[in-house]
Amino acid sequence: MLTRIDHIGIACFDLDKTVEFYRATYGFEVFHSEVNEEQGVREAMLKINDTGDGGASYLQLLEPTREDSTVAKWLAKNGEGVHHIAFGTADVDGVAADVRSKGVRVLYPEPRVGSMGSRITFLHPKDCGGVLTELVTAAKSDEEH
Ligand code: MC0
Repeated sequence: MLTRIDHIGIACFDLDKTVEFYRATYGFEVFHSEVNEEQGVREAMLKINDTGDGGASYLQLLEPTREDSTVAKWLAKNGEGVHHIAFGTADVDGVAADVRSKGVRVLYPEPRVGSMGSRITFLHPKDCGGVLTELVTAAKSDEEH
């Protein structure tokens, strides 16, 4: 079961500048930041609110760390903007299997490591009306519920 918008991923060329825009314009502070080498991104998570399932909703600001990363490729083609949406679930494996059985391409055979130790997978945007869609099980909070 999907229980929340876990995050909206926003691709940018300059992470520090984009973080400052969200701070100065809306007052959002960085909750967590990290580099995910496998995904080729440097990211900042801005927490918007806690959610009823024990998780939370974030904006995820993404800057590519290498030219061959998916986000660098996307930025070169589209410029800055919303890159993907992510739904939260306590059971990323189960939801991925269910979605796959409905004919949607799940991009990873097994979930990989995402922000803050989460387990993530992606659904192909061409099977989701042009929206790159991510499924996330948070490291701790979801599993407690
Ligand atoms: C590509 N396409 C997209 C898209 N990226 N459409 C909507 N939103 C996106 N973000 C479209 C292209 O425009 C193209 O359509 C078609 O998909 C094929 O794209 P491509 O540029 O030729 O690239 P591919 O096929 O090599 O790769 C696309 C694919 C890839 C979605 C498979 O980007 C991927 O594996 N993404 C999942 C991983 C990811 O994005 N990681 C970064 C965030 P046309 O019509 O032109 O053919 S990491 C993250 O978010 C982690 C850290 C976390 O949340 O914890």
